[in-house]
Amino acid sequence: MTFPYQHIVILTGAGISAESGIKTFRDQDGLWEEHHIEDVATPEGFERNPTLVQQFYNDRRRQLQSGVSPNLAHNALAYLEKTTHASVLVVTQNIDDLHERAGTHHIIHMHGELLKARCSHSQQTIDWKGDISVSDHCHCCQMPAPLRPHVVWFGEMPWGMGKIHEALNKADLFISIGTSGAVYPAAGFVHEAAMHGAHTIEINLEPSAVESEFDERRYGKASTLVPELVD
Ligand code: BJW
Repeated sequence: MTFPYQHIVILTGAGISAESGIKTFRDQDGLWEEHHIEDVATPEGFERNPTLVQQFYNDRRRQLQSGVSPNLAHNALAYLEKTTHASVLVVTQNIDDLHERAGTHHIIHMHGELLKARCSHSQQTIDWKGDISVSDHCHCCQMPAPLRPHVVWFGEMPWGMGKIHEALNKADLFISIGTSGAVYPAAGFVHEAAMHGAHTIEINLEPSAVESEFDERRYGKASTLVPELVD
């Protein structure tokens, strides 16, 4: 990339993993067409029916570990981090590990990680590649607290917000890829970066809910547009 930028922040959403075969949330045939958000993506839903919620994440955990791999967009971002002199931070809303598998090192999973579980009592996280059942207990404490998926549900605070705000305040380039702009605080990052002087670019299949906040907009598939931008 020949851009004269020093501090690049890249926000990614479900759209970047769509071409790897992972469903988005709000597109036609997306996850929210098959599941009620309040049942599977809220702390109250987990309290009401932990088995249903663990099942939802166990299914997605199994899918992630069976034949899904990074696509050209993930690869292009890893290549950018490796080859540019600028600092590059990927802030992903995705809970899959496709950025890491492509080779990205500087990453914040603001909505958590599918291949980790968390103790509801101590909040300690552990690597978890198999199914979680409601009877699984945490190894870290003696309390009868169920393990929960290490994800951020509605009403919960996303991870890494201090570091994200710091990076957005310093960024001279902000790129958003494959997100509908429907969920805050991520949807507000473009505004924050622009307020601090960053040039802002949206890459998505279609205009997002916050498209008017961006300086540049490029619409099409991430696997085509991201390598084009980075090369
Ligand atoms: C392609 C493509 C291709 C397809 N190439 N593109 C009222 C106003 C403002 C805010 C709020 C409000 N009421 C409540 C809130 C806050 C709330 C919120 O934002 N609600 C909205 C519904 C309004 N947010 C929260 O609660 C967050 N926490 C918070 O605010 O904490 C502060 C706080 C806490 C407590 C007290 C006080 C303050 C937490 C949000 C958690 C979101 N969790 C989920 C589930 C995570 C785990 C999991 O994966 O199951 O995160 S929901 C889901 O949405 C998931 C995603 O990360 C997130 C965003 O989705 P994303 O990635 O944008 O996917 P899609 O499907 O929406 O879009 C995909 C896009 O890709 C589409 O546009 C396609 O066109 C495109 N695409 N193929 C390029 N090939």
